[in-house]
Amino acid sequence: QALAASMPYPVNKRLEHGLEHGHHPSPGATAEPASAEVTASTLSEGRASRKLGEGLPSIGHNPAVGPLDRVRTDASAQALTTNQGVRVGDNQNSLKAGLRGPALLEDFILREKITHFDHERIPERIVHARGSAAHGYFECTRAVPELTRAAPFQTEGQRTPVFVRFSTVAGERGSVDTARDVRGFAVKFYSDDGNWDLVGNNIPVFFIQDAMKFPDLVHAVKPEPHHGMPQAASAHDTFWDFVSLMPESTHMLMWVMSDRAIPRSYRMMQGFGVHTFRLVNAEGESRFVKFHWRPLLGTHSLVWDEAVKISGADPDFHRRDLWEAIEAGEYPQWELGLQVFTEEDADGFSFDILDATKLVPEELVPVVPVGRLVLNRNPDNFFAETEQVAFCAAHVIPGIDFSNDPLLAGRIHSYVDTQISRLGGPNFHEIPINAPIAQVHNNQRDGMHRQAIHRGRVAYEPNSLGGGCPFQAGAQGFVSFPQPVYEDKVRGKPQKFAEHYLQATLFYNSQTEVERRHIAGAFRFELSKVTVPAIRQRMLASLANVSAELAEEVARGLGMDVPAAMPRALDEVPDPEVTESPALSLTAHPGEGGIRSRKVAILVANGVESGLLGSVAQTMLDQGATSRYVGLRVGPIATANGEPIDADASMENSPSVLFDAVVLPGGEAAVQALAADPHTVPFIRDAWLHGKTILSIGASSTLLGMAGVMATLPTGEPDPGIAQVGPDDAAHACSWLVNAMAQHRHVERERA
Ligand code: HDE
Repeated sequence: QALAASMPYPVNKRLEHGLEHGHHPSPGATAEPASAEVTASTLSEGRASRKLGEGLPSIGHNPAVGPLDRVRTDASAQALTTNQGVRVGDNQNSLKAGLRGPALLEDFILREKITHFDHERIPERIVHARGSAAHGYFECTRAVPELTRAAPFQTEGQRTPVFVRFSTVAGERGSVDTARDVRGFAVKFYSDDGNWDLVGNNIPVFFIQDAMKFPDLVHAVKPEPHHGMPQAASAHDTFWDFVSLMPESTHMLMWVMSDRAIPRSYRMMQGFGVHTFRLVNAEGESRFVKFHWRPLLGTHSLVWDEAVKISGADPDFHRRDLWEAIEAGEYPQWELGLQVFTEEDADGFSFDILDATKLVPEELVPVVPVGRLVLNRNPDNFFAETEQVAFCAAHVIPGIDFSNDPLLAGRIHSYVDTQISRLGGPNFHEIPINAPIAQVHNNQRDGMHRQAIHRGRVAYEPNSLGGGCPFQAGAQGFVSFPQPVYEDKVRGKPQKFAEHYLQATLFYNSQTEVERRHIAGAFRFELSKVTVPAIRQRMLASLANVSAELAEEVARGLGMDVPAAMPRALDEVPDPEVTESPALSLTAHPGEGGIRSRKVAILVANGVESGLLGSVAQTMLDQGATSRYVGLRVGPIATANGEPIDADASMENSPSVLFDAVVLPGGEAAVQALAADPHTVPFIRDAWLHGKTILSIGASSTLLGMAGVMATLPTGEPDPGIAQVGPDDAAHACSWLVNAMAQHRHVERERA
């Protein structure tokens, strides 16, 4: 079998056609494998656990992997079988009456295989269909039992296994990763007290205030129903029609039109619980809380032109990035911070903490770090884990409770409900990726796909025949915080919900000049795709309430005048506590510096001088970054020094949008070959336009000229992201490259 796997063609293919023995099954599937030397499966526990990182949970004791073992399958050294465990003699041919005769109905092997295949797909998530996930753990770095009795926060150093899924919202399951969109950031904690799902986004606010509007919002942003377009995009009439009629969405629109909506990587974005939740301690005391995830690599984004081009060059850009980083041992990490405040604090705020279109500025309530999240293991199987994972806003544990946010209330209902149709019944909690580590005992029974085999005749409570078990846990169990409620039943909103613009203005005013320009550019792009002029007009009228500068900039881009501002719902606007919040700018979160896991393209062609390139490649390796030789084609390259190198990518299959920096090589012949190739100019020009670091060695400076790269900024200063060095200047070149790349992007290059 081992031999067969290494052959470039199927052994004994002839036998499939019955040429030699007529009716005999093909030998590839006849008996036990020839080789007894079957190496450990790549899926085995040992291999998977080694990526857990240091400390607890130790190998063999990681509860997140342990329970999954019973369902892991490993086909090495095994014969192919049917689903009934019957060994299959021939997996190539259906059963026929004679070699040229009709297929037979009795072929249960063919029918089972085809039937199963026919049902391989399950409905995709109605929103957040496109996603990628990883296993890891949450480590408590500061115990806060005084705030909450929630299991993950009780002891410093304690680790709770997690499964985290990132996603876009609007696109379908196969859509591109780099669409302009909100990103989901859903964390399932497999805690000792049951599963807690913190189902958040990478943006701390939301479009709407009440769950009643969610189906409308989603219908508006999804492809338009008559023709099914556009895919994974909000730049169309129905979305802007809806949001321009919903002024409460204005704050969220600022975020979605900002660089936050085109992250460089899932590993480089913040996460937020969005709603106000409650923490409850063992004494039953409660405080409000907002959850914040902060990436250690910093928050970084793409630029729009780059995001669009990546969509074509690598639609799986974020999925690949997450997968490769974890495979390489570059485990992404986030710090979990809490904003904690009391009911009295909340009453005094100028905004309502139950309104999901508002955030609590960090200047008002600081974010206190309490733990870190580490993702250190890729899923074994995309469908079994990433697709079947069922997050649910209703999954809370003792110590975590809800606020009265009306958007949250709708979510508490929606997630369980949607899983029932998506995952085919009420037993989705038994699917291994969803099953808690904590034991499950109750009297719920039966239903589609039930896995548990309940023993005995007692499935009710109270009972005496079962000794009263399973028994109620009383105060040890989940006890809802007894918030007093004395009100009339109404459909309506509190007055503070009617203020729609102050925090939109706060967000806009807290951005850098470049970020503001990007916001205006995004509005211009999206609204230019809107075909109904009245919708553009209405949106401009809304923006006029946010910022005159922004409204004018967008109007200019659309060839329109700024209309009169949209009438506000609230006549008397409260005084905001905070009018500028630096934390809202991406630049406030540069990360820990360094260039770990960044990617450099080193252009090569025959005749290239390889000496300095080797130093660059080695420096990247030392810094935890990766470099790739990108040629006119893949394959061996003859260098000027005679030392052969291999181009493992080509400019055609890997344009510069897939890299963080570009190195142009020395060597006359190589530079001439590059100059003659039509891919070279767009490759370099895009890297420059997208603000990337460019190192040019020796003769390659002519390529910069060809690509129209300007070595000075609009201010006349030299561009800090471009360096031209001699072929012998290795030490300087390498240290310059590392420092320039650590800036992430040279945005000062952008022309207004
Ligand atoms: Fe969701 N949302 N949502 N949502 N949501 C779903 O659940 C819903 C909202 C979020 O990786 C669905 O399993 C309603 C806010 C994430 O599997 C569904 C409302 C936030 C994910 C659903 C909201 C989110 C979902 C679709 C308004 C940020 C992906 C499939 C009342 C705090 C989870 C599914 C994953 C998924 C309903 C609004 C985050 C239909 C009704 C606000 C990250 O149940």
